Amino acid sequence: MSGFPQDFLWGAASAAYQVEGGHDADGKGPSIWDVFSHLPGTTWQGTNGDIAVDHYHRFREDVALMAEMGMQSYRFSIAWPRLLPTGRGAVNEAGVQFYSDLIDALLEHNIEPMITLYHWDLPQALQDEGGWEARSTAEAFLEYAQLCYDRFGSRVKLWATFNETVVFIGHGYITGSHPPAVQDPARAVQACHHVFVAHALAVNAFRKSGIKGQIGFVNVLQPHTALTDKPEDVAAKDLADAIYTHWLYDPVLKGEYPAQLVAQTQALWGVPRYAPGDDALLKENICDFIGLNYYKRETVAANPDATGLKANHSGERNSGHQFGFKGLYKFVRNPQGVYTDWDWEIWPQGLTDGIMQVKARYGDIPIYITENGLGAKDPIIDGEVVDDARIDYLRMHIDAMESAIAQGADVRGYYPWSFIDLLSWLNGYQKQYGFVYVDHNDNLNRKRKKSFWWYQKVISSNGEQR
Ligand code: BGP
Repeated sequence: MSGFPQDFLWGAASAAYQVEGGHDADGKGPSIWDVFSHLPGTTWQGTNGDIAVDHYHRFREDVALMAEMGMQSYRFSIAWPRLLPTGRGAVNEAGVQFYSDLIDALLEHNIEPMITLYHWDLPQALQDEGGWEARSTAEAFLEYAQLCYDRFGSRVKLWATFNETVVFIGHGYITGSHPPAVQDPARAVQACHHVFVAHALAVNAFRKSGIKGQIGFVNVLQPHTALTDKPEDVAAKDLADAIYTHWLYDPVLKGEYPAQLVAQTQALWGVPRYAPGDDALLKENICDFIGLNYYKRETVAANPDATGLKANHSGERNSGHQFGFKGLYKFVRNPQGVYTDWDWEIWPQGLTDGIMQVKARYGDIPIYITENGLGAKDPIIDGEVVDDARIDYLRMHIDAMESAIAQGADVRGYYPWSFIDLLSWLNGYQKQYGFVYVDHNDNLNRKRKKSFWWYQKVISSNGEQR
């Protein structure tokens, strides 16, 4: 017997911009990623999601592959501008139809849909009005969420409002490597506040909608380790915990900000600015579950030197992955660490530790592992994609998840990233994550990888055969 409950959901995940393509098909409006990825120098070799892997036109074939692999749940996101081309107002019925058909196809194969409402592709029209820095975007999000509940709520039980605030706010407003490419921490804090407001408004509407399901939030799970036990490195690590975990989890799981951190940002920059009623709004609308996306831990050190980001988007080992705020902390390479070609540390124990840290701080909250996976350039041997490294990675992380369950964590499902090879935002199509390979030289043909057959066995044995 494996340590997974009988009703555990074995799934896989994706996101609209990374798989769909059809960027202007059938009335879809432009998103900030459609615009940003076309600006020179923003993405790896100018790659974009205009066509992606054409899931928009091939979803039936893709769902058939999911069913063949035995997937019990599929986490995907809805492209807001496909439903509401300018973010609010007139509905694009062709866009609604696409997701409606996708959901029906999944249900026909007994695959439970899990919808992410926001996986970063904000309608450009809303960005033009201020994006997440404008409170009106939170109100538009409520309208969009309500539309999704109305059209899909009778068929979909699992909902998440946002994916990874730390990434779209952190990169969007601090490092500037995602749209809207701002570099200003004070603006980041305020934009982030509006995301929490949008989340709370959408949770409130969900509860009133009568949908028989659950709504949650998806965060990066990023455990930190101090580089040394010197007090300055330990203090840097504690600060990283406060920013990357408490700041982003407390408002959706406790309904309040961590008091000390908020006092600091308010003293420094006067943010976040609250509107009357925000406190109660957050407090009354905490999540039913938390989704955790786990890839790596970060090793943290004191940073007297410089603010800056060094990023590896090429897949050339040792070419990057450092980030730091002068005077606060920096992420550094762990001397003992095992790293991927993109310089992400492989540290399965971090999944157990991170889950247990979430449980310790937030109690018995239901947990879904909503992403976990290995980005790699997969070897092709005699025409077969032999992705043994991915199998090893996933196996070690399933072990780690099982160990957290054995220690009492309420983990209900596992969604490797990703079902299919797809666009990596800043790293193009060369950073592969899928169980299914896509041949970009041959009509985007799909091909099952070695990991496809492996995961099929994992699922059919409820995790026992791995
Ligand atoms: C997460 C995102 C995903 C996905 C994944 C892998 O942060 O939610 O959309 O892209 O990371 O990241 P990358 O594509 O940068 O390797």
